[in-house]
Amino acid sequence: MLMEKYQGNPIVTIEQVPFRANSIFNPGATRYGNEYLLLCRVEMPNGRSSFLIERSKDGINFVPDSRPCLTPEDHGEFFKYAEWGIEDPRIVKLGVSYYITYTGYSKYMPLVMLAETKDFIKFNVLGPISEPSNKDCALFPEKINGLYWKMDRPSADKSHNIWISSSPDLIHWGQYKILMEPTTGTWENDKIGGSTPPVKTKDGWLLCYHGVRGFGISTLYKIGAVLLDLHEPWKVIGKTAEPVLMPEKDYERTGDVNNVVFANGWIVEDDGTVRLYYSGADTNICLATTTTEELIKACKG
Ligand code: BMA
Repeated sequence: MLMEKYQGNPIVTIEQVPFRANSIFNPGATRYGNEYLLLCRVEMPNGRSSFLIERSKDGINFVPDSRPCLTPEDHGEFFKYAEWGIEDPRIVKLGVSYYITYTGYSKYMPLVMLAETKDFIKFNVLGPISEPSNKDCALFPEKINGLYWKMDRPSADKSHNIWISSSPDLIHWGQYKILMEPTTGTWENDKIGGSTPPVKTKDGWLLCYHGVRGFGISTLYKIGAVLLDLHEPWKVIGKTAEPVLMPEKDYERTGDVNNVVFANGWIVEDDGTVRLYYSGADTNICLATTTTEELIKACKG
């Protein structure tokens, strides 16, 4: 496997959450000041998720805040689109603000929500930036050709592909283009979705994505990587033929949803070290490491 799993995994479990909750998983990740910050999905006893921050000085030992920082009830006029919970945040810094794209879940089914924060204390919920059914949205961390860009994963009938679109203001989106489709008959046969937000490298925009394949009544979630053109980000330069991370360990095989590795946050250090914060079996938070160089080489095949 191209990614090395940390020996002490999982690094965060439900036992350390200081209030009643079912599970903690699928964190967005960023550097904030001199800290590593994880914005985690925490499923509350009623089965609806909120976000909880975990902080760390070394990227391995995390300490949770005492209470959730964003809940469905904090969504004001947008509550009806998040009533069943908020899930899978992806964090991108643009200028002085951190923008968070995440799933709002309700009777209308999943859609993409956008929020902004400068301090991870006060969150401005900007509302839906897609219709249902759509999830796995990440913004690009800078403007390209004078516009903001996002990728997301609308679901249409049996089709689960990644699309890319652009916007002048992060709110109004258009110029939709298909970005990636599953390669049939492989580990990503049934559906794919973006995992981590794209990171700029000299070779192109680098990101992880997940691929899903059904086996009988069960599914298997694995993670791959893809490289996009720097100036024309709707063009795929290459993607890994094999997964870079897959469920192997007990903590990835057994949990609320078996046989899942899922990621929506990573931190790429200036020296190219990649820290992927992922979850095993929708039940914990784990760490895997590699380098941008290794991932790029694998994408170029
Ligand atoms: C996806 C999302 C993720 C979850 C994954 C595996 O559709 O709901 O939150 O981790 O399925 O169950």
